[in-house]
Amino acid sequence: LQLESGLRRAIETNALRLEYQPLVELASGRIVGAEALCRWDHPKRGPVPPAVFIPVAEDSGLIEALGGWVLRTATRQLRAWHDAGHAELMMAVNLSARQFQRGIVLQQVEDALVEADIPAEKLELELTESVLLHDGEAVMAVLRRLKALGVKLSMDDFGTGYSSLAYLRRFKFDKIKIDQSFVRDMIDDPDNAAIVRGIISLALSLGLDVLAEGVEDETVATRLRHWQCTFAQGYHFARPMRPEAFIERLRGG
Ligand code: G
Ligand code: G
Ligand code: MN
Ligand code: NA
Repeated sequence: LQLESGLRRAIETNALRLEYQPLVELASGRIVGAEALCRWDHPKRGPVPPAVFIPVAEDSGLIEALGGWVLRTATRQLRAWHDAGHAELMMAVNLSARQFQRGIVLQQVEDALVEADIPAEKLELELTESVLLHDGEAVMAVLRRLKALGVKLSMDDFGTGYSSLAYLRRFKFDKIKIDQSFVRDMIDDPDNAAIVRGIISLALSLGLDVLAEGVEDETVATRLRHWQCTFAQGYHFARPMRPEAFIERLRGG
């Protein structure tokens, strides 16, 4: 409860911030965009991880305000990068299932795009499979309208949930993000290697982009390139960064 009132105050006083983790095209090594990751530096407790405060936000209803703030902040940041000469970059934002329940997310996405003057196809929404389990028709309607706006949809943490292949097609997802639990030790674990390779192959044959999360070394990156994986993300390339560090990195620093 204390955490909840602290979080409410943090949202109201603009005390949350975003970090940005580069998304890399494997073949070229180029940064193609960023995933926005929410951070909360609590005045007394220090940094509170999103794995702790996102569930608090979801259970308290604060996730709608938080989600709106994340969308506005991330699209504004993308506008700044575009203005700095990096107009090819895209931004990925995480959405949790709760944000779909009242459908407010649709208006929030539209407003953020208009305010920041960002082409819809440069915004990607990362959804987990859990989104698709919650009340069917309402969620589906919102997803269809988001697609109609032109934003991209990616399936986050793929392989850990119910992984409905039917949904991938029905909602015209654009990208699969392979969960880092499979990627991290795919060199030592043949089962994980087979899963990663299988998901890449599945994505490519469905005409979807595919990104491997949690790439921590060059051995893994090389293997993924060999398997024609399109994109990657992970500490091997870059950690989530503050905006100042991200723009340095874009400049080649
Ligand atoms: O950055 P980190 O690995 O600590 O993130 C942990 C989890 O928190 C990830 O699963 C990520 O999807 C989630 N998360 C981070 N930022 C946001 C956000 O802005 N909105 C939502 N819904 N989830 C987020
Ligand atoms: O659930 P989601 O995929 O949105 O969460 C992304 C999370 O993974 C972020 O919290 C980010 O900090 C973390 N992350 C990103 N790259 C790596 C990595 O290479 N290794 C590990 N262990 N975590 C990573
Ligand atoms: Mn994500
Ligand atoms: Na993930």
